[in-house]
Amino acid sequence: ITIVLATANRDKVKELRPLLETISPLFTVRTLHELGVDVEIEETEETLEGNALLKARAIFAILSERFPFMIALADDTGLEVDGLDGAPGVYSARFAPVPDGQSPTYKDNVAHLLHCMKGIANREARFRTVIALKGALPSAEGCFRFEHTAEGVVPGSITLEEQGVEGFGYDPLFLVHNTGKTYAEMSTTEKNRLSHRALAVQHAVNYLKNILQQ
Ligand code: ITT
Repeated sequence: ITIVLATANRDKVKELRPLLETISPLFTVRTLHELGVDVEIEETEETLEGNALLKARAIFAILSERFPFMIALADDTGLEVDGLDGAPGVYSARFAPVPDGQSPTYKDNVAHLLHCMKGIANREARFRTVIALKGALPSAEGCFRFEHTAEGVVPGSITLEEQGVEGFGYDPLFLVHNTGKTYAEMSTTEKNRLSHRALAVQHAVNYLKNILQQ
């Protein structure tokens, strides 16, 4: 049974693949790139859950003929900063202002966040990931179809400057509570032990294990 990672973001794939590969020998993890699928899915929803479901459904629709039994897994992630009333949140990928038709780079977004935080005392923040699953699995009746979402949240704070070079996105600015480190000061293995994405995947995997037992 194929689990397709419904993301165009290679940095997410780098974390998701090892998190998922341990679930069960029944599953094979595939990326859109490996399957030759090149689609741009516009994130039109106003919540992480809405956008995660939108991505999982779109990829499931494209691939379900090719793979009668498969699971599309999408990840929508946001950084919520209390001093910015929860921004950038669902708009984390599109935070820094750039000319029409362009997308900001990680560097643009990091610089913009530091700029917005100038003079703000409350630097508390959290990373939130919603994983959406849409799948079809073999069952006694022939086919069991399902949709499910799972969430992972990690509290932290926004540093005064970039710290560390690992990871991606806002990692150099996110100091994880009780670790004394930003995500960018952790290896992928270390980040995968405690991250927002790892927690969400853990919940999603528990759901899959449960339905596999039925
Ligand atoms: P897909 O929609 O194709 O999965 P994306 O990059 O557009 O890729 P999101 O809409 O979830 O994904 O955008 C979230 C943004 O938040 C992402 O572009 C990064 O800048 C940032 N981000 C996501 N996960 C992160 C993490 O673990 N650490 C740091 N920044 C992260």
